[in-house]
Amino acid sequence: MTELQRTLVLLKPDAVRRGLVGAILARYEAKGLSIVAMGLRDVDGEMADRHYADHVEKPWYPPLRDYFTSGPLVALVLEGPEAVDVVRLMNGVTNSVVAAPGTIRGDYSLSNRENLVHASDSVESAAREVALWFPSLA
Ligand code: FUP
Repeated sequence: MTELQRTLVLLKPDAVRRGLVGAILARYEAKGLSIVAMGLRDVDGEMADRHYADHVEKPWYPPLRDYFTSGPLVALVLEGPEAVDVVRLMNGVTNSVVAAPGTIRGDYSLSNRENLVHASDSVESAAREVALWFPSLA
């Protein structure tokens, strides 16, 4: 049985700067996922810290925070069968250098930090992240 799920997706500032928003959204739509909510956001450091609460103590967090707040990003909620795993598979692994061809990171990025997209890593994370970015959906 597949479960209908929602997941929080971010098209991070490099995706907006590089003009890849349309290309990335087209992949999710072509797969059959539904856009439940979407908006262009300016993100400050406080929001970055809340989103990446599990990472704020990591040595690589300060440059990640600078990148995450370096320009507008597109936040959206996608819905579909097993949407959490489906979107993670479409995005590819964190380090774009080794992300599989055919994935978003594998096709469009060569960076371990500027890797274009974020997606919730579990149903529990999705609930927390959807509530953070789209409180009206919680
Ligand atoms: P992911 O779930 O694939 O987005 O990856 P993580 O939650 O592990 O990491 C969040 C973000 O931190 C990644 F998208 C990129 C960044 N990161 C680094 O900058 N350096 C690292 O060594 C690992 C992750």
